[in-house]
Amino acid sequence: MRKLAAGNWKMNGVEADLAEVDALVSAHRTPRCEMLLCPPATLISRMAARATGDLFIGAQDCHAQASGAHTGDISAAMLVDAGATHVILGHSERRADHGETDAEVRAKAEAALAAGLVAIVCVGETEAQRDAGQTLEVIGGQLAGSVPEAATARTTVIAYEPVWAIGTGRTPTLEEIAEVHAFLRAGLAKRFGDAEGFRLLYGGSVKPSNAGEIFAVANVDGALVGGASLKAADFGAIVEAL
Ligand code: G2H
Repeated sequence: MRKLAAGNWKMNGVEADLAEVDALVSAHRTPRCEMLLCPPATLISRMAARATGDLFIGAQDCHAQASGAHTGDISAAMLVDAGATHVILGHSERRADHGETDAEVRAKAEAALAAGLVAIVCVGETEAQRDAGQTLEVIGGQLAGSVPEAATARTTVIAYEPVWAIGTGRTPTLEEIAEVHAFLRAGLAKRFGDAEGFRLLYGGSVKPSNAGEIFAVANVDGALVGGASLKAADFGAIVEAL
């Protein structure tokens, strides 16, 4: 399976930052992986117009409904129309800021798959949950609740993002990442039969200096990168480490 280096720009990025896309496209290529950038919705179409080859453009959320009276929201079909091929769903920042539940994330993922998008479903424990020994229980619940029945290895990616590692510079030990990723693989196998083709991404303070060792962990098929995806040089260095 080819790995996936996915960048989550979160609420960052204006027209001037499109130069980073051009730099990434011109400087970084590897047959080992595909690249994905998920900018704010305002930049999707302009980024998609510049993305070539193995660089794909995605979104950070979508609505569960196809259309209608949902002020401020964007449907999966609209994202496709803008040029997106993927959508991040259930990121912990959306679960926290917007109170998104597993059921809502699952409904959004169903809408994404129906529109032809690849859904990147995020799971991850808080620090308190890890300290209480609840990590696998929490992640197992999120996996069962957030991933739709229609998910396939081709259409669905799982991202493990421990909440306490996001934007903090802290990362789990390689053993802790290995444990969760093995648990995710086993959980998908139990539910869907064959889970080998599902990409499992690690996310949370991935940077050029730690990417290589994280990517060497069993069952890590790529990364979901926040802060370090904003600059082509940093993201490119992570891509090269895959
Ligand atoms: C986790 C990650 C990207 P960062 O949210 O999804 O962000 O790499 O800044 O920790």
